Amino acid sequence: MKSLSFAFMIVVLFNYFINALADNDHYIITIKTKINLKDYDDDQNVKDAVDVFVNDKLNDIYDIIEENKDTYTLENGQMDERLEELDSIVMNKRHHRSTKLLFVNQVNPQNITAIQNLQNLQKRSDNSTEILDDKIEEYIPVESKLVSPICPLDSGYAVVIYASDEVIKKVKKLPDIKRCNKSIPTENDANTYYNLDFIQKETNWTDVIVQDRFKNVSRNFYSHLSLLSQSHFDSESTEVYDNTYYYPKTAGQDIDIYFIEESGYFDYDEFDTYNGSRTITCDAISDINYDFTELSYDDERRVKGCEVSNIKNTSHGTIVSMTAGGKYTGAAKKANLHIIATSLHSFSELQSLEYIRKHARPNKTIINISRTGYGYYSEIQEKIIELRRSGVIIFVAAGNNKENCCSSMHLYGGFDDVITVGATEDTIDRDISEVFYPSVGGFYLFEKDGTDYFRDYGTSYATPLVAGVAATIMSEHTEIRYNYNLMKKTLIDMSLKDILYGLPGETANRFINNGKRVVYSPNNAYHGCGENSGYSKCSKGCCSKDNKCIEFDGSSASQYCYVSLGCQSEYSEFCLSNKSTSTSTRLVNNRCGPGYGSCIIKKSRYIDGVGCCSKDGYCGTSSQHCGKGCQSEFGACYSSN
Ligand SMILES: *[C@@H]1O[C@H](CO)[C@@H](O)[C@H](O)[C@H]1NC(C)=O
Ligand SMILES: *[C@@H]1O[C@H](CO)[C@@H](O)[C@H](O)[C@H]1NC(C)=O
Ligand SMILES: *[C@@H]1O[C@H](CO)[C@@H](O)[C@H](O)[C@H]1NC(C)=O
Ligand SMILES: *[C@@H]1O[C@H](CO)[C@@H](O)[C@H](O)[C@H]1NC(C)=O
Ligand SMILES: *[C@@H]1O[C@H](CO)[C@@H](O)[C@H](O)[C@H]1NC(C)=O
Ligand SMILES: *[C@@H]1O[C@H](CO)[C@@H](O)[C@H](O)[C@H]1NC(C)=O
Ligand SMILES: *[C@@H]1O[C@H](CO)[C@@H](O)[C@H](O)[C@H]1NC(C)=O
Ligand SMILES: *[C@@H]1O[C@H](CO)[C@@H](O)[C@H](O)[C@H]1NC(C)=O
Ligand SMILES: *[C@@H]1O[C@H](CO)[C@@H](O)[C@H](O)[C@H]1NC(C)=O
Ligand SMILES: CC(=O)N[C@H]1CO[C@H](CO)[C@@H](O)[C@@H]1O
Repeated sequence: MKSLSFAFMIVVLFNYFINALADNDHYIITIKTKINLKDYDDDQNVKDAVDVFVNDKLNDIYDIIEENKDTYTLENGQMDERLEELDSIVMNKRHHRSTKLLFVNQVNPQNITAIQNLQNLQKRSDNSTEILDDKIEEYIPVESKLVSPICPLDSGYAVVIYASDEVIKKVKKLPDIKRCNKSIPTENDANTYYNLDFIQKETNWTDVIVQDRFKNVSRNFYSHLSLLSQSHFDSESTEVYDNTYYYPKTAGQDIDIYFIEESGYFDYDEFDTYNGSRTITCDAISDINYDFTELSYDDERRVKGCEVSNIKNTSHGTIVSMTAGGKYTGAAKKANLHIIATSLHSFSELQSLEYIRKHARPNKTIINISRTGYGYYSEIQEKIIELRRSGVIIFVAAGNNKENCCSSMHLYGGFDDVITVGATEDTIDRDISEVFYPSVGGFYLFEKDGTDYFRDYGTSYATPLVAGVAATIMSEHTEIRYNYNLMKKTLIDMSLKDILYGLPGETANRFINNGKRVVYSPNNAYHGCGENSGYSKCSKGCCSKDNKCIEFDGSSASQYCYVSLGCQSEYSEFCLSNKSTSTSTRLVNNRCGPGYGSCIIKKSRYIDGVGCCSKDGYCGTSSQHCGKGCQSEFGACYSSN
């Protein structure tokens, strides 16, 4: 009995595994034909013979597809639509025994009569005694979306098939399959300036998704998303801003984001549930007069949206939830979104937090409270601590008043156990290199009729963006149980440090980043090095801490080529390491060493350049000076790193 249930478990997991990984793709396959294909165009007999041979192979492949159609099941459990033709075509074939499918080639049409004759001829020669009984082999022409012949090549005949992982494995084992490649879509834009393999290595994401339909860089629409997935843009390094959002395929899947808002309306494309593979609901209403209503599953408002009475701002909750999880403008496009329509009274907020505490899944739940005000409520603070203890992560807005929100009198930025989010300048229609001022700006967009977008701004919208990034981190790492402390640490570790300017003294200078840091240039123009410049390497000289290439002149290099001052050796021709103890700055005939001094050149009060002291006592920056035998007491040397 025990071993039986164990076996059952394994089967379930195994099936789940296959289904979860089902990735159906187009493959280009070259079939070896044995017949010389040079005469394909000129010799009708050659063409007919090849067409018969290739078509037979495609029939074999089609049988494999039909036998393994279950392996095409999509992530959401549904059947891949491309397989719909199987029902009609295969049924038709079964009704007519002794028939074959003829996969029509629309570029090089087959001659049905000719190949039918040919096929029968082959049959007869195979078995001459049965000629009379044998029915004529019949062909049913089909235009299939699963297999199709393409064209002869020098090396064989190319066909395309639509295969699941399982099917392609089996097809590869068929005889006469010479090559098999996945057909990877190319870009409309002739140059694909980003490198998906590289991004995958940098981020460790299961799969990288690129949202590049808003590539029009003359208007920085949607730049709020692209800002999440790259390091600091610097026009001197990459010329043109990359207005593309790169995110992990899991995109917040199976993570719940709760919104404490006055309302939320889901009648927009943005709130696509992808055929029910995520939930977008209004769960409850905490109204004035202490009314608290959990919306039942048959309540229309649950799926269409809801609001409190005496609503003050009708669009706020919709934009906030869209910014976190909208299909187009959201950071976590697959997250579950839950609105708790909550009046602006603190008692309502307490009610809503309690409702979330009772319903939240630990370590899978994020709350965004985009509300600010003044005052302190121990009750709410205690409830927040309770939520934190149960593994719920709470994001709140810093507020739009340009003031320190860390005091406990600030709702809710000053509270303990919340992650507080500020905002930067407006980024739309602006040169992105200028937007890193801290301010309440930073426009977000709101879809109206699916065509136009409203603009709105403030820390209200920065907060759900960060909550969305947190959701993508959680969905990518289901093996990690994120709680408040771990998420805060993770976001801070991943953030871009010190790229904002104009911040008052104690304000933390950290900019949200989702793990993809490399900055790409849509123009393929790279002037700097490292992270801010497509991880380019300096062809000459060193890569400084701020990602600039610094060339050496013959005798000296910038101090920024020192490892200790941040020289990035992986992007440099070399970096220098200094152990020089000599303070002498006098250089006589470029000599250095005992009796002469060091190669550190002081042109003013500040160090202007450094050189290496060669084995035989000369200053310079060539490998003869800085490499083997270099005297580290009298200058810099190549870092061994
Ligand atoms: C197709 O093949 C038949 C038999 O070989 C031939 O009579 C006919 O002309 C061919 N048709 C075309 C369009 O080539
Ligand atoms: C030829 O016909 C015989 C008798 O019907 C049958 O047993 C045999 O399998 C056939 N051979 C081929 C190659 O079809
Ligand atoms: C196709 O497959 C061959 C090996 O079978 C490989 O060398 C080649 O790079 C592949 N082409 C593409 C575009 O992946
Ligand atoms: C990615 O995964 C590799 C191997 O597990 C690990 O060494 C590396 O540190 C990871 N990188 C990031 C950015 O998490
Ligand atoms: C980019 O947007 C501007 C302003 O809407 C428009 O005039 C321009 O044609 C667009 N460029 C491209 C390449 O789509
Ligand atoms: C949802 O189902 C419809 C109809 O079957 C289909 O057209 C659409 O592509 C599906 N969407 C997703 C995201 O699976
Ligand atoms: C709603 O709130 C947003 C952001 O706080 C504000 O810009 C907008 O004007 C408000 N709309 C109304 C109708 O009050
Ligand atoms: C998230 O919190 C911010 C700041 O408190 C607020 O402006 C925004 O509306 C909140 N969003 C949700 C979905 O609660
Ligand atoms: C290396 O030299 C730089 C520039 O003079 C100096 O700031 C730094 O402290 C030195 N580092 C070491 C380890 O001596
Ligand atoms: C249900 C669950 O997995 N809870 C975990 C949430 O995260 C905390 C801290 O990492 C764990 O202690 C809980 O067990």
